[in-house]
Amino acid sequence: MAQTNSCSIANDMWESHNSMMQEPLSTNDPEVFDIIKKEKKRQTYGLELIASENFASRAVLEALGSCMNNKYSEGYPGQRYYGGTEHVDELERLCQQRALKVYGLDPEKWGVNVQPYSGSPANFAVYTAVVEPHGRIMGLDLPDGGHLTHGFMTDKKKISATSIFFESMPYKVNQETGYIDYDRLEENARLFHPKLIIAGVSCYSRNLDYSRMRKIADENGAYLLADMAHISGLVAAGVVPSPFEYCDIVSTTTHKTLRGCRAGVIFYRKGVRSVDAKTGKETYYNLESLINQAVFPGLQGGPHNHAIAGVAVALKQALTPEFKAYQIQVLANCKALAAALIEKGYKIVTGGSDNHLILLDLRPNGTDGGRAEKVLEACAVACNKNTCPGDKSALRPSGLRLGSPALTSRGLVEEDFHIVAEFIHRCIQLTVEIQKNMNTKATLKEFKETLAQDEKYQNKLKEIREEVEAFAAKFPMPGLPEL
Ligand code: DSN
Repeated sequence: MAQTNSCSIANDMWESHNSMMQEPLSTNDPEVFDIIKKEKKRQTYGLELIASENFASRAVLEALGSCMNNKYSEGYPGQRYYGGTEHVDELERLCQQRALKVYGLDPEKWGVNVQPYSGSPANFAVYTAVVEPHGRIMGLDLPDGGHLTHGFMTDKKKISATSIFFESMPYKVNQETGYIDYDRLEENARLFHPKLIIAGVSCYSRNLDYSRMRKIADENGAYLLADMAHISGLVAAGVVPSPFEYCDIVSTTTHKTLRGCRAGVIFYRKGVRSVDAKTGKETYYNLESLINQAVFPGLQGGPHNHAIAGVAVALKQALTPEFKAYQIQVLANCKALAAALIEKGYKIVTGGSDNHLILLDLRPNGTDGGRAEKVLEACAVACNKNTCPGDKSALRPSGLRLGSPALTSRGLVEEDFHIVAEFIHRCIQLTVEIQKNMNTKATLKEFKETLAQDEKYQNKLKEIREEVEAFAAKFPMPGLPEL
């Protein structure tokens, strides 16, 4: 449009600015566009087995890429520090209502905060809300399948801010069976007197015993937090036990099995916390104000309203029978993958899975997770190395964590997962072969160099990769059509 009014900028520059603001990504920034296209291609032609990843639907991504990105709205619905918030208020209230509905929660007994930017900020908000500085927290140790934010530290260093600003005593899995050692947790909790116990995992393939953890928490007057990030979609569909019956607080990310965009949510109890057996005196939860204040203004600024929009859409989808069918298939596919690998002679930690992931222990195969992960990656299969119970060093993890949620979103079923297992098997066989031909002391760096450069492996890698890509291409990719 022609510039007619007085303007500090030359007319042609201003016109050029205005047209820049209307350009699509492909013409405005071909460099970023091309990188995104390459990632889209990697996702489409690869096999995504990272247990925490998923493919968000087109509707979720449209909401995420919407004008909701533009709006600041510090505060909570009806109490904002900025004007123009009537629609984000409506959106945030809708998201809250859907979150409670998805998990069957009575709004008189449970509240929800949908503003956390993701799972780590959500967890830290919970800690700062209910645990005083240097107060005590017990979470599953990271090498045993816990999450960084559950208080990870090593002998030499406090790694997670949780272990820096709070006192962390981890609990462990039984190193033989791979199952959580609840007896030891109970014993240690009696000595440590935690203020908060975390029932949550990042790499653990079995259901948690929330009832037992509730008893341990009660014995110590501790809050019980479930970090259900990995399983929140499975819980929503009712296909694994729900933590809500037993926990005071439940945190989650929204992009794993729940299949939304990247964000975090915290649920907290309201009303009566306990009744004194002798006097009948009731004590009440005050979590609502503590948690809301911890999220904002304690730790965060303006909520990411575009993410809240994406989460709201995902939550609506989570209420459908199709979503339940998807989660049933996630479990079935994971079991099929475990069974196929066991049939090929592999060792699975705990012997199987109740959920969406398995942990493959490669020690009996004479290799480790780091090397296998690299060969799989070279063959377009994405997964991640992980420590196994009994690993001496977190620097050389023995296992591979494999999850079914993402590929199930593309429509794969049990028989497809048998084919996936065969690809994994061929990659591990190749890993072992490469390793055998190298010096036993060769480092992972040297292994990667050999993998990238040694001609005798290139044909084998190419052959598997081409088969993987042809197989993966048969399944539709959810999301935006182009990007
Ligand atoms: N990074 C996630 C996972 O892979 O489990 C947890 O935040």
